[in-house]
Order: sequence, then structure tokens, then C-alpha cells
Amino acid sequence: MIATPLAALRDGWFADAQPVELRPLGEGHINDTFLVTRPPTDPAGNPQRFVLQALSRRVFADPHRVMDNVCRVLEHFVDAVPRLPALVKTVQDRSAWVDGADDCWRLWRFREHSRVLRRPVGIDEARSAGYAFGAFQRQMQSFPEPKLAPTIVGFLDLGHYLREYDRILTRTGLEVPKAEHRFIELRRPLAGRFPPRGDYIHGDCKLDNLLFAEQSDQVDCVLDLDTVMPGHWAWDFGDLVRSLATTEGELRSDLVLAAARGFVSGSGRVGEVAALVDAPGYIGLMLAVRFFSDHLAGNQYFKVDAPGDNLQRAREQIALVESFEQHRHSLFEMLSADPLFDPGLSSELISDNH
Ligand code: GN1
Ligand code: MG
Repeated sequence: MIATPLAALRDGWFADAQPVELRPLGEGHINDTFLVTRPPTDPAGNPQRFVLQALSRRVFADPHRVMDNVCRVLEHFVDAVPRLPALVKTVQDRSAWVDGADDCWRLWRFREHSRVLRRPVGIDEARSAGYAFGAFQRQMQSFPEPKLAPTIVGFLDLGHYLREYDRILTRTGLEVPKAEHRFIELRRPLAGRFPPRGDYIHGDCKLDNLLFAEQSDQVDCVLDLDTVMPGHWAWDFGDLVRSLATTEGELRSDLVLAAARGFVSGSGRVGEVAALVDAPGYIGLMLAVRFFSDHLAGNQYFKVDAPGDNLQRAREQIALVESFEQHRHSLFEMLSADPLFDPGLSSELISDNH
């Protein structure tokens, strides 16, 4: 049977059955996440806080593989930058507690004195965010063998999601909204722009997955390690820019520039202007295809509150892609004028030997 959060806490971590306060945390579409508050045990009287998560079985076919990967990544970042959250071992000294339905629960230490950013972010914050995810990729470049196995097949690969879309089109019971379908069809060739190529990625580089220090513009901690796997480095950059550089459809090129500076400094990669400019649109389109497909498939992947939620999310991503398309030329000019980036090489030319 699927456990309740309280039962998971009691059987997995706190057999003493001390009273706890539990409330839902965050805005994720995948896992169930709760903030757990326990009575103080220290003389200062500070309550102890944790984050409890149940891994989604709809999304992660093999939660044990997810936890194995997460533990290896945590180990690789001991004493490294950026910092990662601390996992709390179960009373059985395991990284996760498994309930009667084979669902995986895990507990993180809540990171006090840190904050999640709200948009619009400042220039320095955008730079720090880029730096943190870039530095994450840099640290992963020395990840030991064996290579991490993907936790989701085809993850972030537009070509994969277009093939799924085609399958769903043949069997959906819903009428396919024409404008969105046409938008996607016209952009199919983008699938070849950033094919998977074995670079380690974080896989969910959105602003919400960063904790900033309470009193500064610096990133304190990078969250969400479930999708660290081989991919294409530009996917992470694209995801970050998509998540922080627009507010209500308005693209902020100063934030794109700041995030790009940070990312290139943090990762130590060549700043290929064409790749940096194209990646956010690629990720936006890839997400639009995923949301649109899930809508047509009856919302089997992303959590929804109402039946039209995934269609709405697809439309938001489409608007975002349009915005990046409109600004493509000016972004290209702006990044090319910055000596930190390399305007000369097209990413196609260097992607084979980089
Ligand atoms: C999902 O649940 P959340 O928000 O962390 C998704 C990401 C998407 C994101 C869009 C494993 O992440 O790929 O970018 O929604 N994660 C997975 O909001 O599919
Ligand atoms: Mg996530």
C-alpha cells in the first residue's frame, strides 16, 4: 500500500513518533514534496526542519536507480562547489524508505538561512544562477566511471518527444488544437540542433532549483538531482534562461547576458554564441511538445489541477519560444560583442570535437 507521509516519516526516520507538522512545499509537477517541522532538540530551541519527498512512479520507472544516481552525485560533490543538499539516512541506514507499494520516500535536511528567488531576478542573481549550474556541469566532468544511467529515457531530447507526440496523435481522443500543432510542425527541424551527446547535465536547471544565501546574491545550494544524466550541455543553459529571463512574456536581454556570463565562467566551456542564443528556444519548444503531448494523452505525466492545465503550460512555452525567436538577432549581436564569448565558431562546427 502507498504510505501516508506521516507513516513514511515514522517508519523510515523517526520511530519516536514525536509530533510533526507537515505541509506541501514547492510548485513541482512531478514528485510530492513536504516541509516537515519537528520539535527542537537543541538547547537554543530551534525547531528541526526537513524536506520529505515521494518519488513519482509515473515518471521514474526505476526509483532505486534514481536514488543510486543521487547518492553517487552527492558523494562526488563532497567539498566541491556548488553545494548540494544533505540526505538523511533512514533508521535502516538506507538512502530512501520504500513503502508497501514499492514507492521511494527520502528525507533531506532543510537548508536554513537560504531563500528561493522570485522573478524578476536581479542581474547579479542571474549571473550567480548561471555560474552555479555551470559549475555543477564542470564538477560533473570529473565524475568517475561507470557512467550514470539515465533515469528517464529520451529526457530533454526534442527528437524523442516529437516521436512520442506522433504516437499520441494517432490515438488521442481529443481534438488536436490547430495553432499549437502547426507551431510544433513548423519547428521539427530544431530537433537536430542539440542532439544528446554524452555531456553530464543537471537536467532541471530552473530558478526554483537554486537556493540563494539569505544575505547575498550568491547561490548557496543546487537542488533536485533526479535527472543528472548524460545529455547536451546547452540544455541546462537553455532551461535556466527560459526560467529566469522572461516576465509575462517580456524577454530581458540583460538577464540573458548575465546568466550566459555566469554559466560560461562556471562551466569553463567555450561560450559558443549561436548555441547560447538558440538553447532557450530549443528547451521551450521541447517543453511545449511535452506539455501538449501530455494534454492529448490525458495528463499521464505532469500533475494537473484541471484538465486544461497542460494545454495552458504548452501555450506559455510557445509564447516564450516566439519571444526568443523575435529577439534572436539582437541576442546574437549582444553576446557576440562580449569578449567572454566566441562569436566565430558555429556550434555545429565545434560540437563534434568539443
Ligand atoms: C518538471 O517537477 P519539476 O517542476 O521539478 C520536469 C522538468 C520540467 C518542469 C517544467 C522529471 O520538473 O523537466 O522542466 O517540470 N521534470 C521531469 O515545469 O520531467
Ligand atoms: Mg525537478
